[in-house]
Amino acid sequence: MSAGANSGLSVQLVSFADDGALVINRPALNDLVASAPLDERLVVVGMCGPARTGKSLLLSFLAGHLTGQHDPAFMFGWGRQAVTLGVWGMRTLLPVALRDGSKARLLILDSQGLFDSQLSEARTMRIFALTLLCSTVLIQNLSKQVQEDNLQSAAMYSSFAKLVRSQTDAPRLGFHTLFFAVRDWQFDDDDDVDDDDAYLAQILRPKGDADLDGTREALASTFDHMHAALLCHPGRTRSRTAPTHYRR
Ligand SMILES: Nc1nc2c(ncn2[C@@H]2O[C@H](COP(=O)(O)OP(=O)(O)O)[C@@H](O)[C@H]2O)c(=O)[nH]1
Ligand SMILES: [Mg+2]
Repeated sequence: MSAGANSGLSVQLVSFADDGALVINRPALNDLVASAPLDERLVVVGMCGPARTGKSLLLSFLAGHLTGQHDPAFMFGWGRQAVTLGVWGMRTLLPVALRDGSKARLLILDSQGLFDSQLSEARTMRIFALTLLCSTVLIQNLSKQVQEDNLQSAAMYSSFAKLVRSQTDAPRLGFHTLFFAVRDWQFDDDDDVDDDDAYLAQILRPKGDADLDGTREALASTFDHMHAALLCHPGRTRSRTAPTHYRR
């Protein structure tokens, strides 16, 4: 299957109306909800981050790993144009086992790139807040290293999501785990970085500066857990073919 083609394994759950309002695909969402066993937990993994940074490819890899399917679950492309619009979800909930051995169902959500040239600041905030509030684990995709602006934007959008949540009757929605997926990781001269979470802990350590520490405190008080995964570039050939070849 070529990049940009829809394999049918995922469905658009949220789109934008012309006036910028979010339009929810209720029939598809109802089908997903109806298929969730009542005695199993539902885990939602959502993805967000800048446009054209391999979000859909990574999620397709994750879905392929869990289902054994070779067709990419989420449309991805190698041109400049964004391929993912709004929010897409897998058509089916995937059976998974949690660390404590209990059975759960996994929903994977892919979202349009933040700051892509088609999304205004207001639309970017809405996509981020919606994905965050729906996710048990929100993956923040970024390139090369976690930088201050990545932390600042995560903190800023999260505070908007908190405001949205305060207007719902679901006070426990979202903010469980923020997971930084660092793509094209290329530093191998730092012994502390053997453990990906140790790398993140270094970044999140207080710096003795009110601004920098304010951002860190905002994130720490917002999310129950924060983790990181440092991922190598998949290789030019590999990123142009079926997403089954990540090294880490
Ligand atoms: N640099 C880099 N590019 C990647 C990676 N994974 C995928 N790509 C490329 O990034 C481009 C956009 O992929 P896509 O998954 O559609 O990105 P999205 O817009 O963030 O969903 C394609 O050219 C991919 O081959 C990666 O880990 N690093
Ligand atoms: Mg995409």
